Amino acid sequence: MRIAIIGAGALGSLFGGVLTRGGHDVWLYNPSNKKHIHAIQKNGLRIQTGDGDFEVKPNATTRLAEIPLPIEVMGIFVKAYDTERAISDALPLISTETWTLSLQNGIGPEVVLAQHVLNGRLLRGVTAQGATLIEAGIVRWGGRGPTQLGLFGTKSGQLDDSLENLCATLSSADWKTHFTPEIEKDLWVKLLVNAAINPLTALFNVPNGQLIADKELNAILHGIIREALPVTRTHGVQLSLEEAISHVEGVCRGTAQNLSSMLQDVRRGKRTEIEYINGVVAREAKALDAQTPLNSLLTRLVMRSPY
Ligand code: KPL
Repeated sequence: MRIAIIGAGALGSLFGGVLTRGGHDVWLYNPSNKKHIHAIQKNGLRIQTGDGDFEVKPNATTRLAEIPLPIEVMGIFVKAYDTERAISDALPLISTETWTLSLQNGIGPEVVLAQHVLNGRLLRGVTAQGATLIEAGIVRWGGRGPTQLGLFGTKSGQLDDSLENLCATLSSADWKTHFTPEIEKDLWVKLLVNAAINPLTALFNVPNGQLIADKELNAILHGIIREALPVTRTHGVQLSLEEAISHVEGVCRGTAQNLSSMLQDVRRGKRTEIEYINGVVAREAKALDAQTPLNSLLTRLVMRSPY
């Protein structure tokens, strides 16, 4: 299978690296991190795991025109705020057979993608995999978790043979993937995870596992979830508060060593995805007349952090 990764940062490179190891023809594309792409071209991609490292040699480029066609899977891994630019540039890679697959954080990228991807093959997914970009050419697999994929748009909820095959192909390459008939609901469950983990780890400069170990941070984590839950309920999430906390804490444990994507952004002085995560919670809560002081405060604090 030929796979193009648009926006090969931490998670995109990990996804591409794992699929390269699984025998697929992977093209990593990232025009804004030339150092990372050049390091992969020169020395390959090193993936650190808890049980030893492995090295793979995916194709890597900063020029879209170098990626050969046809592309079977085009993974969109850019930051949520970069989706419009990325999909506009990458449109020439899409044929009638191409799956466009987004595992991006936040709520919103799927709406932008749906305006461009018109072949009925837009897949939105959520993942609990943890990835940290250690330095150019080196990614740490900071925790494993399942990925859920569903069709977004008019055919939402449907599973056909080709989608079932895709999930099986990704799983057999060690990227455990399940079809979900309820992708919108799953996006909001993932939003709970990111709303609780990302800003706290970014502001306190701690790995995900510390949100369990540190009692004060853990209490704030619970507060964020408590506030966000009524918003997620309007999108079909039916978890009780206890279930929601247990789910988020499960991700903290599963990715205990991982640095959240927001912490990695803040450390690099980059713009974060806070407006697409806690910002969405605060905005939607307003429409419900619900109070979300923690989510609003965290949004403002993270937006104030210099980048
Ligand atoms: O999605 C993530 C992120 O860092 O953005 C989690 C799952 C929380 C892993 O760190």
